[in-house]
Amino acid sequence: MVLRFFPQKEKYTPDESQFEFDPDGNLPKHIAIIMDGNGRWAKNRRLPRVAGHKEGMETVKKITKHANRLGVKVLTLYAFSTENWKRPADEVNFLMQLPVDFFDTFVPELIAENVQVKVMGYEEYLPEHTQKAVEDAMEQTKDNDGLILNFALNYGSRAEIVSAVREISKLVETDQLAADQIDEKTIADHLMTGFLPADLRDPELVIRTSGEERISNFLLWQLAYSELYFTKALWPDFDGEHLEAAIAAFQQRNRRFGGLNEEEKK
Ligand code: V07
Repeated sequence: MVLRFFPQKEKYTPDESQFEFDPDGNLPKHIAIIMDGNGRWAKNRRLPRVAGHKEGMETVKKITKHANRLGVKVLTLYAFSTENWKRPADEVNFLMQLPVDFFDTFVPELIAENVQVKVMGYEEYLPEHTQKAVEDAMEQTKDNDGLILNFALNYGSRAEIVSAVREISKLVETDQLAADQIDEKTIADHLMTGFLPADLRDPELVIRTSGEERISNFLLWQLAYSELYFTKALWPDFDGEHLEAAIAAFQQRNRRFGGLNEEEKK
């Protein structure tokens, strides 16, 4: 009889690997990822949840380098949602330490790789040491003009829309803007992705790991036309091959419109 105290759970290989990734093909300029499955990865190994978050941060480093090498312009990563405060205090504290660890272990490499770090979200609610790590990472990489590594941290899309509406309302209230002048660009300018150049604000490809097929309050306005790619792979298991499989699926779907977007064909 074989006793397996640590049963090996299946590790998912890319789901759509039947499509070949074309390095010279149409590359999504902006990729956004919901990094899910860190807790499950840890549980499968009888490890505490935080071990999964730590491993997830290693995946962030690998995927950042891979995306940069491919020539992706913006990589937006959902690191911490406004809902995540409901988790146990120990776990939240650990998560708030991750930007510090990330900064300590990875910023020199980001500089060497010409990556620019950005953070979008309600930063003012983060602990001081987290805010400082985030500010330092942004400051020390601000002159880089390679990949923009954009962390959504204490971010929620409905809250972002509320903030934008308030900002625009204040302009109307103070006669700096007429209500009739408000258009899609006005709104896009006031969302948290407003710091990005207009052609890079909306992700062309959104990836969610770990098998959940929901958007969970992430970039609601910005993903109006995005391709959505769901994979069962847990975030700590996600690697360059998975990323290329997701891009290959994007390239395959885009080819079906003969080089035109669905919208452009109408
Ligand atoms: C976090 C690791 C990735 C998996 C998902 C949750 C855990 C990197 C950062 C980070 C954020 C801002 C910054 C530098 C690094 C991070 C949190 C969680 C809260 F400027 N990974 N990571 N922040 N995880």
